Amino acid sequence: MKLWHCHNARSLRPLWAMEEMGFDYELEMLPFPPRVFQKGYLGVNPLGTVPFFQDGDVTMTESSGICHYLVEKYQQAGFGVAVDHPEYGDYLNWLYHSDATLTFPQTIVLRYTMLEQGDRRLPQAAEDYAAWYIARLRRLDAHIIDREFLCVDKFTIADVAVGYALHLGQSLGLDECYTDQVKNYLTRLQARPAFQKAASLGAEQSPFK
Ligand SMILES: N[C@@H](CCC(=O)N[C@@H](CS)C(=O)NCC(=O)O)C(=O)O
Repeated sequence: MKLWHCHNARSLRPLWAMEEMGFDYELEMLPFPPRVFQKGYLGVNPLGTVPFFQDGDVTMTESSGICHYLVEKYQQAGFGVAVDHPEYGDYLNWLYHSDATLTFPQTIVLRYTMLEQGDRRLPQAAEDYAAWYIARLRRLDAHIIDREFLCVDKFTIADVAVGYALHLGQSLGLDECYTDQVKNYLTRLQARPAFQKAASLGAEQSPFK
């Protein structure tokens, strides 16, 4: 299997998951954003986004979906939740929530504070979407207050998916507004050796600190 990755971008989700699961993989590091700095990448993934993932004839572009694929395809049940478990719906909800609800507003902040230059920066849009993101953490704030992990009292790819969103928020300086329980949850996840290895790869090419 092969993953195209930019440091600290959403491709960190499948990279972290592969490290947790102990897979062998090929990694192609790209500068960010690849559509600007490595135009040939559009020939690999016409969306120009990372992750791009290939496993034989299978190609995928969605970070949380790739983590889900790895659990199901390679029977990594220890990192997932079984369909007949009472928390299965909750598990899927966190997986989808991680990107559609928690990462999306942050991309507006990233774009209009860091990627655009000069007059194209939009402080008002960045401020509004930062507030939107923090408000969307309410469900997690309540859920994680008395739990170590999101589902079934164990580490799963739901933690990878949501943990990445929190990590991105930290790299944008939004963690000042995290509740204590969310800060502590993120610290626990970032202490995992698999996270530390995945997050260290390609740091020198990153616009994120
Ligand atoms: N929904 C996709 C989004 C992928 C995505 O937009 N990735 C961003 C990095 S976090 C990207 O590649 N942006 C570069 C660009 O838009 O040119 C996922 O969850 O993986």
